[in-house]
Parts: sequence; structure tokens; C-alpha cells
Amino acid sequence: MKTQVAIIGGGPTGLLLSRYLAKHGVESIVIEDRSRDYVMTRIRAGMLETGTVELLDELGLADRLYKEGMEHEGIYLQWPGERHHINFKQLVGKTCWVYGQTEIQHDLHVACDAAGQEIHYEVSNVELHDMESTSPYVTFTDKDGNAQRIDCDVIAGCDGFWGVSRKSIPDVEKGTFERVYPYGWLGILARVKPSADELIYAWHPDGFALLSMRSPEVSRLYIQVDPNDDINNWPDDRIWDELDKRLALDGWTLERGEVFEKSIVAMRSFVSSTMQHGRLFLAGDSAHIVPPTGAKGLNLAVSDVRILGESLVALLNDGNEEMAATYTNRALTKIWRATHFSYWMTSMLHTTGDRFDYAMQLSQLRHVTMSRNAAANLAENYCGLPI
Ligand code: RFL
Ligand code: PHB
Repeated sequence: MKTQVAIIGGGPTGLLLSRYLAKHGVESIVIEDRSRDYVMTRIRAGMLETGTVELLDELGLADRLYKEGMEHEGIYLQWPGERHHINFKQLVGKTCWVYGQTEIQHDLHVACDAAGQEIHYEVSNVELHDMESTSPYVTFTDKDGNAQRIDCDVIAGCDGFWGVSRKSIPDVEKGTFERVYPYGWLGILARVKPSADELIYAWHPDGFALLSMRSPEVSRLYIQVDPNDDINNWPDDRIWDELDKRLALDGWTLERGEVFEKSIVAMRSFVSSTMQHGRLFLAGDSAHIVPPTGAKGLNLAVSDVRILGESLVALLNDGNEEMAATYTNRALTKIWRATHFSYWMTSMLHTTGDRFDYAMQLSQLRHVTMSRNAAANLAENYCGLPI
């Protein structure tokens, strides 16, 4: 096979990059190691920044988002006895959108199918070759067991944190930064009308809780748990009781419903300060991971796609090497900002069992909800700084 850009990974980053490139006349082939069904139904992010929605819109991918997504003007922050609204629209003139990553993935597949985008699912043994040259290639085994090779001008590594692309860069670990948090999130999807109009981020001495949503009929809720806890220790009633306690507020009731998905995820911050090696470029979770508290992971992936997309279009359509050469530095500015914001939100809201930490967190929460400047800082970061 031959193409201009071989894209490794068919998650949101890989598929969105394929749409960006196609819009600008650049060809690509996507290879994905999971099945199409698996990739389509994986439950993950839900909150989209203004800039993410703008790029989806530019690529003709926002019609259903505008119809079925939910525009939010802010979030609630709470601690026992108090719930405060942070109004992004008033503070920084921006809003966010709640629209599940599963829906984005669905819209991307529909757009890829309509455009005849070549995607190979269930591939294995993916290897990257000759990245230092201007004619790299990728080898893999297709789902029928045949050895395949894609010759290309550029390889885009969009294969997530555990993928092969980052590991193919020599000495990449020397430039990585990591923080593993002693917190996990137990997340559920429940068939019940969300009990609040906007997201509630709740500090509680027994641990953080988050009320989010996917639609007017489906709630998404999380509680802080030990990252090594087993989901089998958490029957539905125990989860609801814990949510009830951590989200409690006089005069407010958390409605319960059928839980149809539950899992525990560990939390880490990770940044690879090397995002390119010759003609290999990393984007999305393959280059960075944030804890979900700031709702930044998917949004950062989309901002990488815009920066990388522009760089590759300049390189492949106009022979302009300059933008590609500076891709890492331009992408990292936003990545470090989001990394700090996610770390800050995580540190403010997750309880450690330490009394001094409690006092610091409550003081920070009061400040953020009472000072317009502090609230505007949160709002500006949550809604996303310009790329
Ligand atoms: P993905 O989604 O991991 O996709 C990478 C794809 O590459 C495939 N792959 C390979 N393909 C070919 N060859 C190989 N050798 C391969 N190895 C792997 C994988 O099968 C997969 O299909 O990375 P991508 O595309 O960069 O997208 C990143 C986002 O998925 C991620 O950042 C977000 O989901 C993070 N996230 C959130 N982000 C937000 O912006 N807002 C949120 O509200 C939000 N909430 C969340 C989240 C992530 C969560 N979890 C589960 C970690 C909530 C949670 C609970
Ligand atoms: C979600 O709806 O899954 C979600 C929302 C906000 C976050 C994290 C996850 O900060």
C-alpha cells in the first residue's frame, strides 16, 4: 500500500486527523488494532471545549453535536453544606459542550465511511521503519493474517498511551514526565435524568464525587476510590449510597436509575516532551495523559490534531518544513497548561486523609468560588485557552 500519511490508531485522534488531512487534499490510511465495534463503543470523555467544537464544526462533524449535545454555561463546585456555580459565560464569555466521546467516534466513522477512508481494523505486529528518512514505512499483519506494508511520507502515531509509536522513538523515556496519583475513579453510566442542569464537582472528606451526564436520559457519575480497588466490591447500591453522601445538599435529591456500565480507572499525568522523530509525529494520548478531573484529555488530542494537521498540510502540499519542524514546541505550550490545570483540579478535589491537606483544599475552594479573578482563571482554563 502507498499513501501520504500512515495513521496508527483509529481512536478520536487518528480518525479526526484523517478527516483534517482529507479536507486539505492529503491522503491517509488508518490502522487500528481493535475491532470497529470495540472502538465505537468504548466509554470515555464527555466534556468538550469551545475550540474542540469549532474544529469539529469546521470539518463538518458538528451537526449532531449541535442537535443532541448539551451546551453548558458553567459548573458547580461543592463541599459539605455549600454548592456554588462558576459561570463561564459571564466570566470569560465561553461555554462548553457535553457530548460523549462515543458519539464523536460514531460521527467520525460515518464521515470516514462517506468519504471512503481506508481503515484497517484488528491489525497486529505493527512496526515503524525508516522514520529518519523521507520515505518511512509501516508493517503489520492484517486481520486475515497477511503481512502488509504501507509506504508513506509521514507516520502519525495516534495509538494512545499504550501504543507502539512513542516506544519506537529512541531514548524517548529520557524526555518524559510522569505523576501517578494514589486515586482512582469509579465511573458509572445510569439510565436516569441527570439530577442537576450542569456538572457538579464535589469535595468530600470521604473522597471526590462528580455528577456528569450524557443526555437528558443518561447520567454519568464518578467517585474517588482506591486505584487498586476491584469493581466487584462495588454493588450498585453501595455506589449510590456513596454518591448520595458525597453529593448531598439540603433540599436536593440525587435520582437513582439502572446502572448499565461501571469501571475503575487509575489516574496519571504524563508528558512526552519528544513528540516527533524524523517523519514520525505523535498526537493525543500517545504523547500525553492527564487525570480526568480537568476534562482535558480529548480536548488536548483535538488541539494536537489542529497543530499537526496544519503542519502536515504545509509540509506535504507546499514543501514547507518549518511548521512540521516546530510541531512539538507549539503543541507543548497548550499541553503543559492543560497538564497543570488537570493536576491543580485533581489536587484541589481529591482527599488524601491528611487534615492539613483538607484545610488547604477548602481554603482554595472558597477562594475559587468567592474571588471573581480566581473563578475566571478556572473558567479560562476549563473552557480552553486558544491553541
Ligand atoms: P485512544 O482513545 O486511546 O485511541 C488510540 C487508539 O489506538 C489503538 N492502538 C493501536 N492501533 C494500531 N496499532 C497499535 N499498536 C495500537 N495500539 C493502540 C487503540 O486501540 C485505540 O483505538 O487515544 P486518542 O485517540 O489519542 O484519544 C484520547 C482520548 O480517548 C482521551 O484523551 C480521553 O478519553 C480522556 N478523557 C477525557 N477527555 C476529555 O477531553 N474530557 C473528558 O471529560 C474526559 N473524560 C477521559 C475522561 C478518559 C477517561 N478514561 C477512561 C481514561 C474520562 C475517563 C474515565
Ligand atoms: C464525563 O462526563 O465523563 C466527564 C466530565 C468531566 C470530567 C471528567 C469526565 O472532568
